[in-house]
Amino acid sequence: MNKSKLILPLGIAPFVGLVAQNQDKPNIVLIYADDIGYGDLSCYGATHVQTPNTDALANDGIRFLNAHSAAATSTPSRYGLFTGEYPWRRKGTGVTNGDAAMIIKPQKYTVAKLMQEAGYVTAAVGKWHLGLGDKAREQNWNGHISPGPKEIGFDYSYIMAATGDRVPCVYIENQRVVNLDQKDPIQVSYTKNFPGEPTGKDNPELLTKQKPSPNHGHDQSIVNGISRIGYMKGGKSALWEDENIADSITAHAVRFIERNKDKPFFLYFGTNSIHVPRYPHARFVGKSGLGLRGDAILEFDWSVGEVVKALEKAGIRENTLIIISSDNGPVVDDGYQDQSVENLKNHKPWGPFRGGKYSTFEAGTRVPFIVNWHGKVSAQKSEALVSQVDMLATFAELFNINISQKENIDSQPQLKAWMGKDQKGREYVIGSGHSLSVLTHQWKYIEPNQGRAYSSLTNIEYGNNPKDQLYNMQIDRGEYDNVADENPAMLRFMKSILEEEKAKGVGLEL
Ligand code: NG6
Ligand code: CA
Repeated sequence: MNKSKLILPLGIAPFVGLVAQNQDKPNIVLIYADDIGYGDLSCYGATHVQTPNTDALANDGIRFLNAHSAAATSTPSRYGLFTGEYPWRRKGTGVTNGDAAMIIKPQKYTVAKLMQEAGYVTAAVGKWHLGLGDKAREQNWNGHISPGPKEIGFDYSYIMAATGDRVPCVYIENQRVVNLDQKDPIQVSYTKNFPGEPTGKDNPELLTKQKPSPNHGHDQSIVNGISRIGYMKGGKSALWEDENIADSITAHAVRFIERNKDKPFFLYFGTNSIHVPRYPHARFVGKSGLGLRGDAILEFDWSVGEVVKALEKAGIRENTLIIISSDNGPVVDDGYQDQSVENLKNHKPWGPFRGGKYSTFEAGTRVPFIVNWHGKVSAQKSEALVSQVDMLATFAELFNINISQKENIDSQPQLKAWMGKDQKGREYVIGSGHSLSVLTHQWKYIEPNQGRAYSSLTNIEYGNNPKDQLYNMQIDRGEYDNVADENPAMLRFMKSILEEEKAKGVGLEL
């Protein structure tokens, strides 16, 4: 390890002073929503649903208008968030099942390890979705599951292995399934059912809480009246109840804050709201007027409020840097008949952008990104181009830790932008939905792709086109007018950026 070798690049000198004044290092809380789109929060223009707790942080912090997740789905975005490396450089970083091996290998440097190096206590609470164990399908669900969060820098963990719609439907605390009765061991498979176990496909009469949408899958094991992706057996006493997931993970996030209020901590809090199956707690149901998807947004905002309250109660609100973002853009029907399409009204989860989750168009990866450091950053909207892969280098900059020897080639120090002192941020960011894209402040280029242009299941345009696509984002942020033919020089330039990036590595082994 390169132990805190002090570097003082000229550009950050004022912030070094700022940090030094602040004797105690700020606590860092990263609230990472699941599938919340650019237009889903009232501080980003939503009018049909109100998110007062999130808005309060936005109104007292920096609201980024051009911030990007590393990919348009969860696993690769989380990979990029924690490692500082674009996920498309590595094979096997696509959406993982609940029995996948851990995709961030223990030898990889991560944001959590950086925090530990800076003297922080670290925790991962909530959605994980990065695989567990060193071999797929061979995790010891009934014992200690390793490697896991600990091996990549989290001192404490209370996680869901994959997604709300994937087995195993249990909480895992410090790499052991919570409340497991050893006489009722858990078995997991993504290939075949366990004899005698009901499935959504064969036993629709048991689907008391939510039914899958036609042709979306999600019709395998039934847990709590909801069928899932994958099969599981056993572990009855450990199964989660969907309506309590937000309560459970929020309570564990709060408890971590309470227990560690006297030392600097880093809390990664990955919410399950608003991913499918959307089954928010009864106290939110019917409250948004937008159906279960909107109600889940209220549930997310409630979790944000509880975290802030816990910080206030512990007397550390002032000295805590809070970041709120999302792993990918929005989807309305993602596999369950939760009536979200019927209840959408005029709400636009994607904001002014085209596409959604899974898409190479902007709505796939342009997500809310709020940085709040009360008293340290002044409230503003920022046009700076920033990416979640910048987390690693930006915290390294904040702590003066030299990470130049680490494999973080994509992470860029953006402390100035995060502090509201720079409205430019990156020169460009590479996006990955179905294809790779390059976004600069003015232009967006999308590589040719032979895949389907549109998914009728999710009603999302993927951004696939067999031809080069070039959009002038200054006048066409909705990406409707492909001007590649009219701008050959710009097209060549944008393609050359992508070629240069690919030359640094693509499709490498994990
Ligand atoms: C898709 C699932 C979707 C969701 C997604 C992962 C189907 C048809 N759809 O494959 O429901 O689980 O994976 O979402 O299986 S994410 O936000 O965790 O990336
Ligand atoms: Ca997601």
